[in-house]
Amino acid sequence: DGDRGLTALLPSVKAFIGSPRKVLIDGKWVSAKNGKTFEVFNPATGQVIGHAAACEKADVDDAVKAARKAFDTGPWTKMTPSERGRIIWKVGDLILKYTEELAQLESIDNGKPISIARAADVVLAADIFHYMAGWATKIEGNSLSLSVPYTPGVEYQAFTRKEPVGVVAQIIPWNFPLLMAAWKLAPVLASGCVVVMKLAEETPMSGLRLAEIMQEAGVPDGVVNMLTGFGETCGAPLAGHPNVDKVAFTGSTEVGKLIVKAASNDLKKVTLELGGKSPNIILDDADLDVAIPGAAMGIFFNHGQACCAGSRLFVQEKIFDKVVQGIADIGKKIKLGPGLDPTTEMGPMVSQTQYERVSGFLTSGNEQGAKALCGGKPVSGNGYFIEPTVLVNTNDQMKVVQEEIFGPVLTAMPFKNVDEELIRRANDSLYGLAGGVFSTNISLAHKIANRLKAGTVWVNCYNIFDASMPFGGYKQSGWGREMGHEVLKNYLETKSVCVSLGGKL
Ligand code: TXE
Repeated sequence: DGDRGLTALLPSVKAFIGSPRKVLIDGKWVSAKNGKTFEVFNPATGQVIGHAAACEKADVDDAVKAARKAFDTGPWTKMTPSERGRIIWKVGDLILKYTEELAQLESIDNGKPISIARAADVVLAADIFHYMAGWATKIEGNSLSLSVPYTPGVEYQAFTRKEPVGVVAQIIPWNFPLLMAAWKLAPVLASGCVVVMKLAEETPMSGLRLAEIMQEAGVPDGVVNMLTGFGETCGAPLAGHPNVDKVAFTGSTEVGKLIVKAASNDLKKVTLELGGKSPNIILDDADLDVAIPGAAMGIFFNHGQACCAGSRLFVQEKIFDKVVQGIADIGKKIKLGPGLDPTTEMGPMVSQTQYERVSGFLTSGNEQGAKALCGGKPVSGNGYFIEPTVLVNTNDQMKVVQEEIFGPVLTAMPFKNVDEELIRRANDSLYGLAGGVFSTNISLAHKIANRLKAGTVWVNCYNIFDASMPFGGYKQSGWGREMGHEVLKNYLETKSVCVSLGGKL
């Protein structure tokens, strides 16, 4: 590819994708028991770049068994928190050491620009391990003061312990393959749990490399088991496995509901990070040099394949034309191309399915009377490219305004006054993942932030993530939070211990 100016693949990356990838069970790399593999595609060309193991129930059984053994017998669960913390820290260091390799795998597998993979995905993945390494030694219960009415005179020493929930099943999507794995694995390790993870079938490469890195960092056998396979044949048996204590899922709201059903058999604990249709509100006092690029980044980042994308834009009437034209001008200039081209600003959709899905939304918008100020069409030819699109003449009832598109498609609507009606419209969604407000009136911006039914609200910025900042959804956007110390709740049980000290001193 050198003659096309594409970043040349490292020999280690060529070797990694050059042979069929195995999966990690109990510290060993093995093929799927049925011997089956599936093809992995480069979405910029539609060409096959490698093969991964198509695991099914038998492999899930083996992986869960290995995890259960690791949890019950140690050494992981018998290590001191400090020892565990140092291993977790090392995972972060090694991710940074292998930045180029991971960024290349991410770019060729998912399609994202290599510059973004280096600067965002890899760095943030390392950071959550570094952040969580510190929490391993800071998991604490409370000391309690009892006043038991029916045992007068008896003193008690009571306290809570935080204990790891046990064997965790984690299922992740393809939009940030490495980062989603990191967000999920780091708190599992900090809490002292063990895990079986299933990677997305569209993008298995970087997660498999991460599993190797975790071995290199000293994560003991069986603590992290990494599977590849399809949703119904690998994900479903994992989510419903009787020996799994907890399921954590990131993906579509539709599959989130299936996960809840699968886990309900034996009432496993479940946390979910699902879809979104987030409102982004620009008031007429906003600094437009901040708001216009901010709103553009809010929708175009990661090609719109972000669950928190600011996809419903509300702009105050007076500045509506100027703002939407400004975003459209940015959209028109975005350079589409393969992720490995260093000049690429936006890559393709992750798969043909997603390309067709987003194309279908563009057709629907067009049929229902929306007008594209920029883009509006899929790009013909090789690869799964969609033009960055800004739709106006939209209304709250349109399919493109109500449903998650998961592509670079913004729907923009004007509003007159900052009032209850604006808040009602902004909250008029079955989702509640995120939202944005752009204004120089800080009091008003805070009031709006307080009233949005969303797990994250960005003010005068968008898509800012940090390991310390919890992320997750209200309503059908999910259950529980990722990141921050909040995420540890997902993986810890609280035990009350009550010791009778008897009566009288
Ligand atoms: O998601 P799925 P898809 C949304 C987005 C996108 C749509 C469809 O709107 O257009 O979902 O994407 C596994 N039991 N999001 O179909 O199917 C699957 O193998 C257990 C938002 O790719 O939810 C993969 O590992 N697991 C989202 C994972 O679920 C099952 C990110 C996600 O795939 C399963 C992705 C089953 N029955 C899509 N079926 C976000 N919140 O960021 C599938 N899977």
